[in-house]
Amino acid sequence: MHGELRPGEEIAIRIDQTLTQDATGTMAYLQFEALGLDRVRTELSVSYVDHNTLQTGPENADDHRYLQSVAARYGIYFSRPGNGICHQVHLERFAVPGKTLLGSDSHTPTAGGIGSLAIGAGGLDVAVAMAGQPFYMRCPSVLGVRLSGQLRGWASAKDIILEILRRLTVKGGVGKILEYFGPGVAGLSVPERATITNMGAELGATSSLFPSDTRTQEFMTLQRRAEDWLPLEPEYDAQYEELIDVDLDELEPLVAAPHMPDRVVPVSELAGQPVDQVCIGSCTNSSLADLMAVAHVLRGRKVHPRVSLSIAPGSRQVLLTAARLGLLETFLAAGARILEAACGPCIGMGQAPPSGGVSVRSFNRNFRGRSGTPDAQVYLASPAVCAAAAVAGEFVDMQEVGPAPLVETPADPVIDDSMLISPLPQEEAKRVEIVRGPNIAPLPMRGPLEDEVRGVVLLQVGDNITTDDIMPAGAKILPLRSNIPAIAEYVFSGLDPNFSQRAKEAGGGFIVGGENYGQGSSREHAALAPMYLGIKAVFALSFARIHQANLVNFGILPLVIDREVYEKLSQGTPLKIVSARYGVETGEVEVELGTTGERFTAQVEAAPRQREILISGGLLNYVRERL
Ligand code: MIC
Ligand code: SF4
Repeated sequence: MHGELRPGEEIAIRIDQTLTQDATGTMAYLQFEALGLDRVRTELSVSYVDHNTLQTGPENADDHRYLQSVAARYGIYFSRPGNGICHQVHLERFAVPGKTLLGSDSHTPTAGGIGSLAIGAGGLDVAVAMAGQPFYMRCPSVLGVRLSGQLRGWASAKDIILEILRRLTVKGGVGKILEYFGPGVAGLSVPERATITNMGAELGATSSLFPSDTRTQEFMTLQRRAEDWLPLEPEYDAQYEELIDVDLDELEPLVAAPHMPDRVVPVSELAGQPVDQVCIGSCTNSSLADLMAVAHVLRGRKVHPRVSLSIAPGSRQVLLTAARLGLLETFLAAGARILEAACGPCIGMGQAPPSGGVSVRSFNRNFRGRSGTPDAQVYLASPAVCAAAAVAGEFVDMQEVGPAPLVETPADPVIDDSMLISPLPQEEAKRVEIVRGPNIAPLPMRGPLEDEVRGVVLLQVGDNITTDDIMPAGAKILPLRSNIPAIAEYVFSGLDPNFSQRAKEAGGGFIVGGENYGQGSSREHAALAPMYLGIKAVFALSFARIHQANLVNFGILPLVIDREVYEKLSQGTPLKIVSARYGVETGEVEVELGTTGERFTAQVEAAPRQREILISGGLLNYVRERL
């Protein structure tokens, strides 16, 4: 590690493991290729295919082929489509307590459930980590979460994290790592812990971490990886910058209402409200234990005739084990639609709800439009609450569902790694030819920062804008992830269908945002595509961590303004950043309003090294200058 372990200071940490998924992976590997190495320099790197599995044209399948050949060429494990969601498979097969993991997906901290320090980042940061370079970030502060008591009745791990979201909000974790400890921890299995660390991403947290204890050992033993286990716990006199207490005895089943994961209410308050669709799965809640809870509710019952229920197991291991235990039969008998082990509906890859429909999902994000239906109302809840709603056709007070299942001893999973392709020996790997389909377009680059940056405000948006708002996903747009000119057509398309056209006509310009700009996904396309459209700076009240890093990596200035300045700006306002290079160097730029000539200052939200990157016009330029 470099730097001083003081919150806010820039530090660099060694990365032991990396993971990528297909929707961010194609860019990450194009960038890794550009670094010109012969093989990855990590202990372990895995390339998963789990997002773009709906193959409505050749694009996704072409990307899969590219990814498989890159993995073979550079010494990377390849998890084939159908093998499962990256976070679930990584937890089962690879994550190790005490190892660092960097992943090009915001839910990478799922592995914190096993005691791995796991962080989500943009693809370029992951590419650089695969090259053996350290990962730079601002040192987070540590928020201690003391768990006491034990879950009762239908309360579940999902309700623990929903309760924390209710208290801290979607920006409450920015710049923080949540460390879980206390007497309530021992009652939670690794998959339950992983549900909690997974949704730490919805708090904006850098990561979330559980200790590695006998429950961890039990999980790793079942995974036939007992030799990788090691005990880890917080120092007994650990001091936390902040501390919260959650009493598990008091929790009841909760639901996040549309359209933010922090709009949390007890499900009992919604009882009786009709539901049209239920989706169970995603990296948050698709473990075997989750499916067992669902089967407990569905056994001997039928899905309500108005409701479409889909179930996507988190991994092939979960699916195989569910089949062996007879859970699939229960699901089919109840009338559920079984999907492949992949992200699926969570990222709008199929199963978009009907117009104006109410969808209840065991997922982690319910941002407006993310489901693929702009006016759908999406709620987030535990798998059991989802299953009960599917049967009743409405939200149900869980007290009416009967007794919750007893905590069973975890089932012995069916372990079959045949869809996980191991790295080739170096000599053989060197001979592998990389397959590039027509969907793989060259990477656009930006030149060094100009000294005078001019343009107009192309769009002004409010607080908590997500990367789904900036660069939507879904079955139509996701296949363009390796084609920046094509995907750039859709920047902000959900909020303003003319944005891309206007940006191109103006030759680029600026965006103005509110608090927590860029929360949510790690997709660097939310920076890359705006960069391609000529966006030079984003003025916002505050930024989400991963998006801020992605903006820097692609040479877009993240500039912090106050409310007063925010109010002065609007769409069409011409702006000039005066002496931008000097300003970025010093950390503060001066900006002139073209309308009145009035000036204001904006803080450059970037650590000293990031400011150098901005001056170079992005991380690739910066690294190349130094090679
Ligand atoms: C998501 O949940 O939004 C995604 C799709 O997994 C993203 C990554 C991406 O946009 O490819 C994430 O969370 O980082
Ligand atoms: Fe996939 Fe959804 Fe998890 Fe993102 S949040 S990795 S889309 S399952």
